[in-house]
Amino acid sequence: MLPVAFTIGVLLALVGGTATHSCVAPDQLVSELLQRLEDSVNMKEPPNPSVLLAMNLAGATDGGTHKWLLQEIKEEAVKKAHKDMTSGQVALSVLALLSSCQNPQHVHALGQTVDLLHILEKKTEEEMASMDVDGVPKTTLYSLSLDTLGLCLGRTGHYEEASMALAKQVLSPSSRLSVDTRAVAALAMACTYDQTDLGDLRDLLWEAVSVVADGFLDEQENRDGMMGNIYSMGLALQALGSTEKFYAPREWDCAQAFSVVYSHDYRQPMAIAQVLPALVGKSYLEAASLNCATSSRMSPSQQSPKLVPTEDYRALIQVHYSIINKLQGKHFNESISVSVPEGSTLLKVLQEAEKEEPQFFRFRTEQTSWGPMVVSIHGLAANPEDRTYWQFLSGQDALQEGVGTYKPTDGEHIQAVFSTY
Ligand code: B12
Repeated sequence: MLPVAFTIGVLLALVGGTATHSCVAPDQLVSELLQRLEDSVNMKEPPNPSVLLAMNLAGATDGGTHKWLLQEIKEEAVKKAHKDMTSGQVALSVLALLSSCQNPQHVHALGQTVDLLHILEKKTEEEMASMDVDGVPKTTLYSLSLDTLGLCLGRTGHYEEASMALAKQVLSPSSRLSVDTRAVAALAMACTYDQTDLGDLRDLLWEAVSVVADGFLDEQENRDGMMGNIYSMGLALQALGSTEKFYAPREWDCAQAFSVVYSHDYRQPMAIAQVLPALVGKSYLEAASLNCATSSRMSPSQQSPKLVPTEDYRALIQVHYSIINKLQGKHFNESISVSVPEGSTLLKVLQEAEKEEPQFFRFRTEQTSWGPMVVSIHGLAANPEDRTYWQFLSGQDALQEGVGTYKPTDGEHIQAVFSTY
C-alpha cells in the first residue's frame, strides 16, 4: 500500500495533472481507491453491499475479498433480510447481487434459499403505505429511492408507483431533499423512465429527473463545482453522468465537478464506494448490466502491513461540548470542557466527557456502514419511529462527518442537539 501521506493530489500530479479534463479518473487514482476499499473489508464485521457494488462497477471482480464479500452478503440475506434489515439495506444487497450477476430471486446460502426481490417488494409496500398515511416513508426517501432502483433493475414489484411518489416529492415546492436523496431518486426515476410504457408517468418522470439534473448543474455552476458537500459528490456525479438526455442540450462540465472530487482525500469506505463508480464513468443504474465473465481490472494486491500507531505525545487541545434536549421529556442543557490530544476524533471528546461526568455525558453508539453513530446521550435514545436523532453541530453549522471521523480544533464548541429529521 502507498504511504498514508500519499494523497490523491499527489497521485494526480504523478499522472500529469491534466487528467482532470477527462470524465474518467486516472487509473492510478482508481487503483488506490480500490485498494483502500479492499483494505477496509474486515472479516469480523458485517459485509457492506455498497463495497461489493462499487468493486463490481469498477471491474475489480477477481480475488479473495470479492468472493468473501459475495458469500457473506448471501449469508446475511438468508439470515436477516426478512426481519433484521431495512428496505434500503435489502435494496443495496439486491444491487450488490445483480452487479455480481447473481439472481436475487434465488439467493442460496447456509442450506436455505430466499427470494430477496420478493422481500424488497414487501418492504417497499410498507414504505409506500406509510407514505399514503403519514406523507413520509417508514424510513427515508433516500431508502425508498434505493428500493425503487432495486425493484426496477430487478424488473419486479411496484416500482412505477414508487417512482411516481418520488417524482411528486422531487417536484413539490415544499420538499427540501438533500443532494444525496435527489441523486438516488434521479437514478431510480431514470430507470423507470426507460422501463415503463405509461405515457403520463414517463412525462412526469422526465420532468422530475430534469429538475434534479438541472438543479445539480446550477448548483455546480454557482459553487465552483460543489454539489451538496464533498460526501454527496459521488452520488451527484453518478446521477449527472447517467442522465444526459434529461438535461440535453445543456452540457455538463464534468471536469470541473471531477476536480472537486480529486481535491479530497477520501478515506471512509462508504464515501469511496459512492464516488468510485462515478470516477470510472459508471452509476448504480448499470448494476444489472455488467459483464461478469471478464474482470477488466486487476484486483488490488492483498493486505499490506498497516502502520502501527506510535506512542501519543501530541499537544492537548480543549474542546467545549454541550448536550441539548428541548424536544422530548425532561429538557436538559449540559456543558463541559475536555482536553484531548490534538488530532483526536470527536468520539474521543465524547469518551472524555463521559469519563469525567458520566451522570450527564453517558452515551451509546451503534456501528453502521459510515462508522459509529451516536444513538443515545444521557439516556435519551434516537428513535426511527418518531424520526428523532442526535444532530452534531459546530457553532451553528451541522457537522458534515460523524464522531468517528470529525476532528475538532482547539477551542471549538461542539453541540449535540436532540432533533427530528
Ligand atoms: C438518511 C441519512 C441520515 C438519517 C438516518 C435516519 C434513518 N433512520 O434512516 C439521519 C438524519 C439520522 C442522519 C444523521 C446524520 N448524518 Co446522515 N445521512 C443519511 C443519508 C441521506 C442516507 C443514509 C441511508 O439511509 N443509507 C441507506 C441505508 C440502507 O444504509 P444504512 O447503512 O443502513 O444507513 C444507515 C447509516 O447510513 C446511518 N447514518 C446516516 N447518516 C449517518 C452519518 C454517520 C456519520 C454515521 C456514522 C451513520 C449514519 O443511518 C442509516 C439508517 O440507519 C446519507 C447520504 C449518503 N450519501 O449515504 C447521509 C450521510 C451518511 N449522513 C451524514 C452525516 C454527516 C450525518 C450526521 C453526522 C449529521 C449531523 N451533523 O449530525 C448525523 C449523524 C450524527 C450521529 N448521531 O452520529 C453524511 C456522512 C458523511 C461522512 N463522511 O461521515 C452523509 C453521507 C450525508 C452527506 N453527504 O453529508 N443521516
